[in-house]
Amino acid sequence: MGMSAEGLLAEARALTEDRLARRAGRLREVPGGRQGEALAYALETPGKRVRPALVLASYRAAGGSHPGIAGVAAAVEIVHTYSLVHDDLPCMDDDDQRRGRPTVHVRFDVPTATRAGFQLVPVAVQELIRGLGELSIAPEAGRVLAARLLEASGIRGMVAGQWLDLEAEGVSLSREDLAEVHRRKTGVLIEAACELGGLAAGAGPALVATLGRYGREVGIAFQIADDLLDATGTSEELGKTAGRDAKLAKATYVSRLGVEGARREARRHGRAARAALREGGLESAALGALADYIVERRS
Ligand code: GRG
Repeated sequence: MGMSAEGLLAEARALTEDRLARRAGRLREVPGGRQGEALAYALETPGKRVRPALVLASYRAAGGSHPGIAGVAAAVEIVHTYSLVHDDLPCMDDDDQRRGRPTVHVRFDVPTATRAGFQLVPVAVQELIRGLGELSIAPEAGRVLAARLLEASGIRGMVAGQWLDLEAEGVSLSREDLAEVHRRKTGVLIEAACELGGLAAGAGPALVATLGRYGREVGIAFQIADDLLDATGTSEELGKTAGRDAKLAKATYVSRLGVEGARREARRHGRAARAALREGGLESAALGALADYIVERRS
């Protein structure tokens, strides 16, 4: 039997934060100074660590059991962390609170935060390489993992999603376009997290595809839940400024379908995620529990 989503998140937090703290320690030495402090601040600010939990649960669902998977999980989390640092900049969503703390550019300054965001990308790749080494993954398989992570982070994934999202401010999107923005901005990295867990365990194409289908559904559900929380949660609960989407006139599931419609849609994707596991013959109580958590979460 699997564990609860909370148990898995706590485990993923412990495993990943150990790696993040080690990276932070090194960055305090090189580059050191204010820039090193900003990098360490970004890495050490507490997050839910949902993506590491998905890497871990997918890895285990595919039969993996080596602790080196934490390196892969941390790599995904570091890419996510960079995206938050840049997303909060004045030229993007311009926010001053994140994870219950001042954003990096508020705590330091805009140039320092901009540089820190960029510097986190190679740090993520270094963490991935380290994890692949610990897992004794063959170079060819490692190349596939690295390609997947970078593809998800780039112009086919997160960068494209953010770009579309910024362009869509004040614009009314069709339902298909809205789903595409959500999928790329948030979903693709989550989908990749699930696939990376499978690939790291040596899963074949069918199993990786099942994990990808599951990830695609929970990825969209995650962003719809984020929209819902932005509209219905408080800044205190969220650790970031609530009500930002309305203020920036963002196209979201809530602006399109209303709170109840968006909630129904998130739940529908949660059920589709469980169905993907079932149809792929993959039994994982942990992935099932994470899907439920992602839909119903309160922060
Ligand atoms: C160059 C156009 C361009 C973009 C750069 C900044 C960027 C890439 C992408 C932004 C992607 C982004 C911030 C998407 C939102 C994802 C999201 C729902 C974040 C919240 O994630 P949680 O709830 O946060 O997991 P914690 O704090 O728990 O980790």
